[in-house]
Amino acid sequence: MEKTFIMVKPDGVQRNLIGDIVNRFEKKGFKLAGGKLMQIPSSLAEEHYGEHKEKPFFGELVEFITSGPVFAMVWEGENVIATARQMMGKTNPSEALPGTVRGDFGLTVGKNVIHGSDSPESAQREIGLFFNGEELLNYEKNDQNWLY
Ligand code: RTP
Ligand code: MG
Repeated sequence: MEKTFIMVKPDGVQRNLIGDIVNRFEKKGFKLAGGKLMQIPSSLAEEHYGEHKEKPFFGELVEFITSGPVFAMVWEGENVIATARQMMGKTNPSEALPGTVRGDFGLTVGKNVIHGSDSPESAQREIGLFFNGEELLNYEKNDQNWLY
């Protein structure tokens, strides 16, 4: 089954949004494969956001994402990568629709509450950066028969 990497950013943790965000993914029907509260070291932040290294906002982005604890997760399910991006809303919260995480909780592009992998390649790369094999659980869940 497809997996994606989702992270509540430091602003989301400080603003008590972990529970709401987890709730949305649970209710949608996705299955939690792993999760942890962690403080991202600069080296990991720079690698995670490596595609933006040349952008003018790279320094700020790394500073922000390492500024406090994040809640890192792996969610599993059919089309979870693309569906999670829909549930997050557009990068800039001013363009994100109501009903999305960023549309409901964000105001500015720099503090937009949540991260989610943008492709199967990113998902595989990011899951590998943040989690090791033993941290991801494979288990039976009863609701799955009613979802698929
Ligand atoms: P993310 O990687 O955090 O899930 O966000 P995303 O895919 O929607 O957006 P991306 O283009 O990958 O940008 C990564 C993060 O960089 C910050 N950003 N700032 N100041 C700016 O113009 C600007 N543009 C992007 C945002 O916090 C964005 O989430
Ligand atoms: Mg991105």
